[in-house]
Amino acid sequence: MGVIGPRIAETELQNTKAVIMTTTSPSRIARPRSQAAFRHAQELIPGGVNSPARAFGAVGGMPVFIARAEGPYLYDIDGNRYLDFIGSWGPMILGHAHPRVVEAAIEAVRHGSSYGAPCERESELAELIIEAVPSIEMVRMVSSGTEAAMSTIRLARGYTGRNKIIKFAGCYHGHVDSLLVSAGSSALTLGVPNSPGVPLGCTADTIVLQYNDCHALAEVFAAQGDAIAGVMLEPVAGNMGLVRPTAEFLRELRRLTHHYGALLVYDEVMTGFRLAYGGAQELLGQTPDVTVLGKIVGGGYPVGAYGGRKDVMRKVMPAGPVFQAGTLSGNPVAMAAGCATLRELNEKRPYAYLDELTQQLVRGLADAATQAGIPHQINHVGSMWTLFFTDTPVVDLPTAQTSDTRRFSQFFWAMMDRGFYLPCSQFEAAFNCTAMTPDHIAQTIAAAREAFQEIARN
Ligand code: KE4
Repeated sequence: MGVIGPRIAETELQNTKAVIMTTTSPSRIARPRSQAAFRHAQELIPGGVNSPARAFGAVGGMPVFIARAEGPYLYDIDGNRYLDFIGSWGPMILGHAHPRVVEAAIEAVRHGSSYGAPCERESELAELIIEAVPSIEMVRMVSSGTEAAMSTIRLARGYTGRNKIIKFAGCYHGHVDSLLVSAGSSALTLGVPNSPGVPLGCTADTIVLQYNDCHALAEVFAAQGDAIAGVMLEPVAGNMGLVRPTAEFLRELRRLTHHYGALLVYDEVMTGFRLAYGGAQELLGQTPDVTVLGKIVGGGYPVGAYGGRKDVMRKVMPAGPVFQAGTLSGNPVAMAAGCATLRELNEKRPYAYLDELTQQLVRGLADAATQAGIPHQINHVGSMWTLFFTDTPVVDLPTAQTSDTRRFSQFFWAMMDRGFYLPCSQFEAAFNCTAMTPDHIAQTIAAAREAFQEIARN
């Protein structure tokens, strides 16, 4: 597989299964209050949502509007309860409204919400991150994963004096102009390869390869190694659905970036503090040069972060010349919630428990799908998993795209109507949380058994 330039990527992504936009709801349950709320929101907010992933564009029908969330549950404004396998797309590993996080945020907000001046809570969270992730010697807080990824691209270019960046098809790093090429997540689902508004100049220095393609990686470095500032990847990909890296891919990434003087950047916005307390890099035994964080690190509040080798991070202003700034960066309330979340995770180390829940779920789902004669692949790592509707092993974006997205949508709604909230796109990961019990998983499997039988008849 050769290098995919932006134009070829467009062709490839046009093959992405059509977005299923139905006017009649595929759900069997009327949710009048959510429907009214959605129609009202659509008059005020583009698409009625503040992030496209929430619009249910990939599964048809209308999104449900949430009234509140507690523990493993979401409650919609029509009075329905759902076991939540999205967890706000990853942050809510402790479940919703965890008492320790709630208390920390309330206590913090009583001391003011934002100072525009440094406070010790920022150093508190920085210290927790540095203690948790050995490759991070220094860290900068920002307000989103996108901001952290964008800043890291600039830092890699500023540190190396080079321009080229390698990313991988199906990996999503936020809506960074230069990385919105063959992006995963909602960009992929909505078939938006290079979003309108992103001039080719922004992506001209972006090289897109297939995930796990060691040959193409070596080819590109042999041809352009001294022009490559950095390689950014999800060390365990979640934004094309879950895809594991091969050991050879990880080895080659580290060897080639080291040999050619490019920075190896692990985007752990989704996997950080999720797959292990030290993130995917701890689980995989890897050491990147820079790590991008988000989601869990803010405990459900707006926090992103990027950190790594001191000699690299000292290039960031005002220590160094690479500019980056943010009004609400290091927000004291968000810092408090992040600290409470990380302390809870560090003290309880729930990772083996979360993995057991996933193993129980995967066994049950596989058995139920097989019983129903439904082709399926279930990729999982720790508390992240994805059910693909294909009999092709899913190892990269093209194989992920062999999944029958129509069947995925049918399964999504069959589970939704039984009270189980799955990712509203085939190309997302699902997340278990510590508030879930084996009983919750057994209930999920029982519902899936019915759902598989139901869709097998369609
Ligand atoms: P945010 O800017 O959304 O905080 O982070 C962007 C980002 C960066 N890197 C990775 C690996 C990510 O998964 C994300 C965001 N993930 C999506 C869902 N896959 C967030 C959901 C959404 O866009 O609403």
